[in-house]
Amino acid sequence: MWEPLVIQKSNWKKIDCFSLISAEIPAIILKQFYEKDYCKSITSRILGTQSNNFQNGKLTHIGPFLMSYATKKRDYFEQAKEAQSRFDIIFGDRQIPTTRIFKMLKMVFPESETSLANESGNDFSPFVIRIHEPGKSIQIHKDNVGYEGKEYSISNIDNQLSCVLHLQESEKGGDLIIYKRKWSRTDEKFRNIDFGYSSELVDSEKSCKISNIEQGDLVLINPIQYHEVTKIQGPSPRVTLGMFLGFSNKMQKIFSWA
Ligand SMILES: O=C(O)CCC(=O)C(=O)O
Ligand SMILES: [Fe+2]
Repeated sequence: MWEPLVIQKSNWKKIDCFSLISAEIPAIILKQFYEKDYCKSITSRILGTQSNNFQNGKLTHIGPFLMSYATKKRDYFEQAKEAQSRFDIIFGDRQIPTTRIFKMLKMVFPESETSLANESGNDFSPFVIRIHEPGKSIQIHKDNVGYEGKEYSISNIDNQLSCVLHLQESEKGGDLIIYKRKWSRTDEKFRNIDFGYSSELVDSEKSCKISNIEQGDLVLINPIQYHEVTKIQGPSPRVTLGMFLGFSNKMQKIFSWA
C-alpha cells in the first residue's frame, strides 16, 4: 500500500514531511485547507483575469513558472514583478494563500524560518495559478530546481516539495497520479521534446492515483517522484495555485517560489 496521508482540518501537527521526502508516502492531503467560499470567490476572479499560455496553449497560467525560464533569469524576475500586480487584483482584500501555508509550516517546523525566495534583491514569483481547460492534461514529469534551475540561487537547496491548493475541481478527470520512481539523470534520454517524459519510465512502477481531491484541499507531493495529471473531462476547468517549498540547512530555512 502506497497511500497519501490525509490530514483533517487544523490537525496540522500530524503533517509528516519527512515521509514525503523519503517517498514512504506519495502525498499529504490537507483537507479543507481553505473554505469553499473563499475558493469560489478567488476562482471567479481568476477566470475573469487575462492569463498567459504555457506548453503551446495547452495550459493557461497566471504568473511565471521558473522551469520555463531556466536560462532566462532576467525575464523571470521581470515577469515575477508583473505578475504581482495581477495577484494583487485577484486577491484584493482576501488572504494570500502563502499566509496560511507559512502559518502551517511554522506549526510543522517551529524552529525554521520561512520566506519567499529572493535573489540579489529580486523576489521570486510566489505561486503560479493554473487553469486546466477541459481536454487538457499534464504529462508525466518531475520538478527539480537543483537540476533545472541551476542558474538560480535556490538550486542548492537540500529538498524540494510541491504544494498545490485546489481552487476548483473539474467534474471528471484531472486526477493526480504519483509514481514511486524518483527521477535520475540517466532518465533524461526519455525526455519529450516539449515537456515531460515517456511513460515507459513508469509503466511498471508502483503508483498512487488521487481522485478524491476537493475544492479547498492542499496537496503536498515530493516532485522529484514522477507525477502527472490526467485529462480534464468535465465541463469546468480545474484551477489550482501551486508553489514549491525548498528546505536547506537541516530544515532551518524554508523558501517558497514558483
Ligand atoms: O496537481 C497539479 O495541478 C500539479 C501537480 C504537479 O505537477 C506538481 O504539484 O508539481
Ligand atoms: Fe509537477
